[in-house]
Amino acid sequence: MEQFFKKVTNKIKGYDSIYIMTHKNMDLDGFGAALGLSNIIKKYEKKANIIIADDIKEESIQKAIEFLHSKNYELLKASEIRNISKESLLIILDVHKKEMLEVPELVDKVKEIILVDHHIQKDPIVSNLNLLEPSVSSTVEIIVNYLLQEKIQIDSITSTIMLAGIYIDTNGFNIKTTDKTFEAAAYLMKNKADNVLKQSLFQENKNEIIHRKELLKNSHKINNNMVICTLDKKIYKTSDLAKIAEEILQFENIEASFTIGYLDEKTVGISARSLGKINVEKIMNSLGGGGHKTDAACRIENSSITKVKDKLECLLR
Ligand SMILES: [Mn+2]
Repeated sequence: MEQFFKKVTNKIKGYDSIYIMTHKNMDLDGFGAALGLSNIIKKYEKKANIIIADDIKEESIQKAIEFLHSKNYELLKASEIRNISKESLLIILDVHKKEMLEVPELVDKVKEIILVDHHIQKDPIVSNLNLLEPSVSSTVEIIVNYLLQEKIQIDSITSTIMLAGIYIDTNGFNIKTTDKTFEAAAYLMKNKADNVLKQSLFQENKNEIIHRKELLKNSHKINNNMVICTLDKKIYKTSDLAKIAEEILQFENIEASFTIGYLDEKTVGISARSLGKINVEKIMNSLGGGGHKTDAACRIENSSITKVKDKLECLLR
């Protein structure tokens, strides 16, 4: 990583116009990594524009932005991007596929692209420099290593959001977590990450939590160590499916979980989670999706929950 970071620093030094972008439905890992990277870019007296969605739906991100109100970050709404100089550098974090980006067309408007991601590689965007490291827990963990190499201290709120990013990507320091992950967390704690504030980022509306618990009832065991949960016919966010799949992993003797629900009228999504023995990425791959060994997903157009459930059961048996 050391050599890679040196090369990134050289690129940063060569540009006055720098953009940071992550995936659609930005999460705390993508946002935390973007904030950390901004601090490095600022060290070289450059402005770092972090691209955010026009309307952010994810509550934890809304709260994080609120907490940051007095901090000097350049958050740029997607619709406010105008007149991109051809002499721009785009750094893409926590994603490597064009169609998953917040503003995919930006890829064609900049001079150079750097990719930093921890997802298993599949058709990455053509870039000038990349670090695609699926063995690392989170993009934040990578950026913490960069901050350490650059000997930069960050503020307490930024540390908190970055810690929350690792927390969410490791399902609470349980999955994909190594000694290096804890070392990254230690750096963030030394920089005064606040665990109480971190937990408040995850607080949710009471009714939503109760509703999710209700949905859990409609789950059944398969192969003795897996659970499939099918939702009702309402439309859910991918993050709802993911949260339910994560909760199922707390059932005793369960190795993997799958939540199936409608993402829109015609699209059915599956969110899959595993404790590590079962490779859910492979399973989601065969349905056209992807992700990690322990956390993967897919979306199937023009189908129904029942059809998708039957197909998945066929695959698992
Ligand atoms: Mn991530």
